[in-house]
Amino acid sequence: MKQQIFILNGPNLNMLGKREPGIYGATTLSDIEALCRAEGENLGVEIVFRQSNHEGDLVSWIQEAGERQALVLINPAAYTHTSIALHDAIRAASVTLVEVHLSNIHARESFRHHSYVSSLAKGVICGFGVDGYVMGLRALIKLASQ
Ligand code: CA2
Repeated sequence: MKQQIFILNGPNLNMLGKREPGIYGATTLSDIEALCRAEGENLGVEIVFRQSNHEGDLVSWIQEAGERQALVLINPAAYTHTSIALHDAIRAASVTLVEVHLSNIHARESFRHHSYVSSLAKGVICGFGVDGYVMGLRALIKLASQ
């Protein structure tokens, strides 16, 4: 059976490419999904790609990833900076997880500098736009093979 990788996306990321292109670029979430699926094919893994505007969905999907022993690439979006529920879910599921952000959160407003996810992540990628998703996928595969 192929290794599954859950790619989870938090609130408002469904708006990518439709609003604020100056910050987040012109690429849509569907474009990112296509890129990840192509990379997943190359790497021989199964991609489960999801987005939700609801914190509880992300919590449930982390639990599901844990049950399936899937690896997780997550852009928690604004929940990065607010969600103890997400932190607790990641810790309880003890999933291997990489955190990704399109923008460099450390070069933005101070409220974006803290992440409730980073301390539980194997690594954090931010500031490389859409390429960060591909970097994160490759990093997860490498971690899984070690
Ligand atoms: O840089 C990232 O990937 C973020 O996770 C994006 C979040 C932000 O809250 C984080 O601090 C950093 C925001 C995602 C919202 O995306 C939008 C896209 C287009 C229009 C409006 C919002």
